Order: sequence, then structure tokens, then C-alpha cells
Amino acid sequence: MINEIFTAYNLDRDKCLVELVGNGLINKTWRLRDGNEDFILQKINTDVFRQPEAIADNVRMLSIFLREKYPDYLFTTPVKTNDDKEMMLIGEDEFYRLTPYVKESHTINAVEKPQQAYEAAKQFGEFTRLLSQFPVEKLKITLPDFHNLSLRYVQFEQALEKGNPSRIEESAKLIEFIKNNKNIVDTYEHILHDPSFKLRVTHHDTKISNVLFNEADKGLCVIDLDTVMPGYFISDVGDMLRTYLSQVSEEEKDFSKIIIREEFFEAIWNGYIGEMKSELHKEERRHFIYAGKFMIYMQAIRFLADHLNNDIYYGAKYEGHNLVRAGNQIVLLKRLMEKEEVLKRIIKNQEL
Ligand code: GN1
Ligand code: MG
Repeated sequence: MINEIFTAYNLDRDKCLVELVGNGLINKTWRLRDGNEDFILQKINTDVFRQPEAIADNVRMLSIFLREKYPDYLFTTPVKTNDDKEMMLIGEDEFYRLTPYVKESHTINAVEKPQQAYEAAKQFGEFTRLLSQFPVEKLKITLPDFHNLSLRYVQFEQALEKGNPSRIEESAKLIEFIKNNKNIVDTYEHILHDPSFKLRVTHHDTKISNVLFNEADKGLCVIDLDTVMPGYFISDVGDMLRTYLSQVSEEEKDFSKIIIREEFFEAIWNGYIGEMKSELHKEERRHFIYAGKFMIYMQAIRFLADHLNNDIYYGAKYEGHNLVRAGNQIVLLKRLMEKEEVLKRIIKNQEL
């Protein structure tokens, strides 16, 4: 690791233990231990986040608001550099950010118990609820069109035109499935024009590893605030459904292992709605299951388009990696659609 970083944060390089952690596809994350204190260091991927300052601005605004209104709420903010900056810049575009490691916290990489899904959903729900009085339009757009499904669909069509011809041919079945389920995009378009759907402070990356837990497995806070932007609740609920319902992740090659776990659905509903009940319009609540379809379909499109574009965005650890991920997400979507009536009944019972 580069000396300049240690200097900028007054860390003693020789005393610091540096460990690569995290399994994100975009940013790189390390844990630093200098004997007294632990930190999390992140290198921001500036190919993706073109304006890292926008992230720092958002985090600063939210933290000021939260500190004033909810002083007990745990919200992690960056450690300042020697020259009082929230990020450290090396060269022209290498941005690093240091945050304190929350004591006695841990993250998990897979949801194994419904209680974990409940705690995480509660954390993400609470985050949006506490910020409901924050003027959402003040937030900067750190990733333009991040969850714009209509645009993702257009990008998929462009990949079909300009992408790798042999990969397009091999992916015919998946391509057909995506095209046949375009009604998911139509519903999204409808949501954009429906005044019952509100733009709120939205996390946009609600996977389980973005929640800190304490030793008793209670949720402590949400982390990874790069994609906090104005958004719809379907993004946050959708990515929880996408990543908590199945016991295997998007990396799994054996698709027979992809099964929707009903108890986990119930836990996400209870955790999120417990916090957001009074915030959400009836019409929004009615789209709770749709949220899952929206995010899984979008992720399938993104992986598939990336495969057709020779893996330029996500990269690939083996030949056909993004094709496997896309296939995995399509199976997950099919399983979710098959279970829709069962899940609706769970919601009905909870609401009684
Ligand atoms: C990326 O880097 P990570 O794992 O937090 C991606 C998400 C995807 C996810 C799929 C900025 O998130 O949208 O859902 O991979 N983030 C960005 O694993 O593209
Ligand atoms: Mg992320």
C-alpha cells in the first residue's frame, strides 16, 4: 500500500496490519489495525463513481442532519486527512477514504437466519424513515441512472446490436426470457408517473454485507453510502429480496440450489414495514413483491449485457462468468414469480 496514505492519516506504517476485506465488485476495501484503533480503508472506483466528491458531500449533509435530529443514531463518517479533507487524492483520480471501524461489530456475507434478514431490513427501513424530513432533492446523484430500468433495457438492446456476436448467439435463451418479461420495465415506467410513489433517501445497495451487526446479531447501522441518492423504495426492498431470499448468491453455478425461502420473505417484510409503515403509500406497499422482480430483472440484464459486451463493467474471473450470473438471476426471478401467490398470502396474514 502506498506510503502517502499512512502519512495523510498519521498512521504508523510499521505498526499497521493491513488486510484486504469485503467482496464488493466495485470498490476495494482493506481493514487497517494500528494497535490502538481499527479503520476501514476504501479505494473508490472512479471509472464507476466519476465524482467521488459528490459522495463525500452527501455523507456530510446526511450526517449533519442526523447528528442534529437523531444524535443517538449510529452513522459512520470519514476520518479527515491531515489537511482536513474527507478523502485522500493520489495522482489525478485515485481516491481513498478512511472510516473508523465500529467496535465489536461484524459483517456477514450470506443470510443464514431469518433474524438476520429482519435486522437488516429494519436497518435499511430505519435509515430511510429517519431521513424522511431531509430535503431529498439536495442529495447529489453519485451514479446517474443507476437504477433506471428503462435505460438498463436500452443498454441491453445496444449490447444486442453491438456486442460480441458469438456470445449473443449462445445467449439466445436468456435474451428471449428478458425480452418476454419486458412488462417489468413497463411497470417501472408506470411507477415513475404515479404520484403515490415518492422519491426518498435511498441506499441502493442493501446487500447483507452493508449492515453492521453486534455480537448478539442485532443490526447496528448501514454502511457503504456511495449510492445513497434519491430513489424509490423498490430499489432497497428489491435488492434485499434479490440477495436474502435465496440461500445461494448470484455466483452459484448450480441453479438447482436457488430456492425462495418464505420465512426470509416474511422477515424482510416485517423488518422493513415495521419501520416504514407510515411512510409508504398503500400503492407502494402493493408493489413489495414487484420490488424483487424489478431488482432481479435489472441485475440479470446488467450481467447479461456485460457478458455480451465482453465483461467490461463487472470483469470475469472465468470464461462465461457474467453469463452464469445472468442465468442465476433469471432462475431466481422465475422462482420468485412461481411463489408470488404464496408470498402475497404471507403479506395478507401479516396485515391482519
Ligand atoms: C455492484 O460493488 P458491489 O458489490 O457493492 C453493483 C451493484 C450490483 C452488485 C452485484 C456501483 O455492487 O449494483 O447489484 O455489484 N454496484 C455498482 O453484485 O454497479
Ligand atoms: Mg456497493
